[in-house]
Amino acid sequence: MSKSLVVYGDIHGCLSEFKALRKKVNLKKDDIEVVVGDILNKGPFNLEALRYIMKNKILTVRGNNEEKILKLYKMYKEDESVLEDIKPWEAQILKNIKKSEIKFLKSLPYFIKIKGITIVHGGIPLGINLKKLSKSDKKQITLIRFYNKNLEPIPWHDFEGRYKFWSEVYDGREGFVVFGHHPFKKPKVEKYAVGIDTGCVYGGKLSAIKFKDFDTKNYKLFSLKARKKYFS
Ligand SMILES: [Mn+2]
Repeated sequence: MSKSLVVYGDIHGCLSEFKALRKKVNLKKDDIEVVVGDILNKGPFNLEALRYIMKNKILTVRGNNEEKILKLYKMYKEDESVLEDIKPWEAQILKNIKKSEIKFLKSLPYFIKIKGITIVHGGIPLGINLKKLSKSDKKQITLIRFYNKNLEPIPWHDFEGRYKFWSEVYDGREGFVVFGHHPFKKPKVEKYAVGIDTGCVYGGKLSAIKFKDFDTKNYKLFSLKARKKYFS
């Protein structure tokens, strides 16, 4: 029996679209499903999306929004007045999230490697060894987007400094990478990587990639339109 690996892009609380996309990819019983992280925040059903993923035992890597919620939760537990200084939807998450859900978020890995396929939230910066990640490596993995001319990662808001997107210079040394984090109009397809965040929460699409028998040369892309623009 052949088995497929299905990887989904950034959900950001777009639970209806996620459920619809799961139907569209035509899952078989033994298929493995993974989400690239950023399952919650900014969207219409943040905690519901998290609960759905936990209930259905869908694998997830850690996104920068999971990191953010964990960081805010820690501050909130020390001083509840932090609720006044943060975004209302983040306050909503902090007030309603359960201990077991925080525990789940804390347990999320920075990457998942299955056969030759590596799933991360942001990407794999040059010089990083997944077997030996420092604290700053972990941060980079969830956040990387563009390099400057010296091939150093730059902050997302440094539009002037943008030279190349990380996946354009990635050589495949940590496997074929599926990543999210940076919303593209359509999936960004490279030789050794595919970016599948197509900005659902921003009114774009929710995308998935399905590998037959974990074969990196044999995959299919799926996209589904957002019902509306939830965030800008
Ligand atoms: Mn992200």
